[in-house]
Amino acid sequence: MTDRSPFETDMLTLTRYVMEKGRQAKGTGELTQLLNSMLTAIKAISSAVRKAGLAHLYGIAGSVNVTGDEVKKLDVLSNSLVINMLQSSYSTCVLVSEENKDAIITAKEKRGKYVVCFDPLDGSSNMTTSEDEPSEKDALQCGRNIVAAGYALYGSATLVALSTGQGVDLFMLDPALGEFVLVEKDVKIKKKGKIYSLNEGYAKYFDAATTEYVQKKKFPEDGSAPYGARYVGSMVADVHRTLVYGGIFLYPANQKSPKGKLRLLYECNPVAYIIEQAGGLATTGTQPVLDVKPEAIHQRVPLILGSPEDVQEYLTCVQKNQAGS
Ligand code: P6P
Repeated sequence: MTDRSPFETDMLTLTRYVMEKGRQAKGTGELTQLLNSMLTAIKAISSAVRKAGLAHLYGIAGSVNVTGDEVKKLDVLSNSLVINMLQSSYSTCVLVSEENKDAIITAKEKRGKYVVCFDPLDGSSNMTTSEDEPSEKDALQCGRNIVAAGYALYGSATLVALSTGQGVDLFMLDPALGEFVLVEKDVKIKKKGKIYSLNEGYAKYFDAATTEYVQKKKFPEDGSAPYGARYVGSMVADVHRTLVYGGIFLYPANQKSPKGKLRLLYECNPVAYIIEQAGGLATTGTQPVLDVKPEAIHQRVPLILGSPEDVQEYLTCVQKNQAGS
């Protein structure tokens, strides 16, 4: 029995997609270089993640990063890969990484125009910069200035979600090709979902709005079915499930984390950009995430995102409790 499945001869690889977007943008080609270099880093990280056990890459690297998380060996390796690939793309001037306390200024001879903020194993985003000598302050732009953002998800396969401002596209790494291939184009989030996602271990510390909202999901007053609860504890995995299946992901401020836990520049902004591009909402509870004017490169903000009707219902609880306070 011969294999009758036709061999794809014109698949839209991510490399091809990026070149097409670059041509449409009639740009200098720097964004194309940048994104392709980031993809090389993601492929290398994917390979490392799969070999982690064999290469003794699991475990602690013996230091802590700016968020106070113990740095794992994979974080160190991923951070070096992303920094080296980005700086050799001749398209960056300032890099902000969760693993580096200070911004990294690209050497003059390798400098380009983009500021890139990334968590080496989470989201990434690019913003253009001013014409002056680049510095950390060039990264302190609100998310509305983002020109491209995305995330990589290292699961049974390696997936990339990417937006350059015309919707969200999903790509899967084909190990046989060593290329990311388009698997879903212009993904749109459901208007309303049936899943809520947050760490209920902090229920004791929730504010009144979050407590009320979670109660409404568990015991709907309109007789509808309760929502399902899902929480992976890895933001990219929880956000990706929300994008694909709908619903709401929350990492709100609480008494233990008064500003929330997640970092604005390289965690909240990229996923907020992706969710808005897919027709969803992403808020801090008081304003859209992408409107926040950053004051520091490792600044934290509360993050509530997902299907527009679900996020809107949460905001109603916020407004009601503010009115009542
Ligand atoms: P908690 C992972 O450590 C992370 O930074 C995010 O990816 C994730 O959403 C969050 O922290 C989980 O935090 O407090 O629920 O363990």
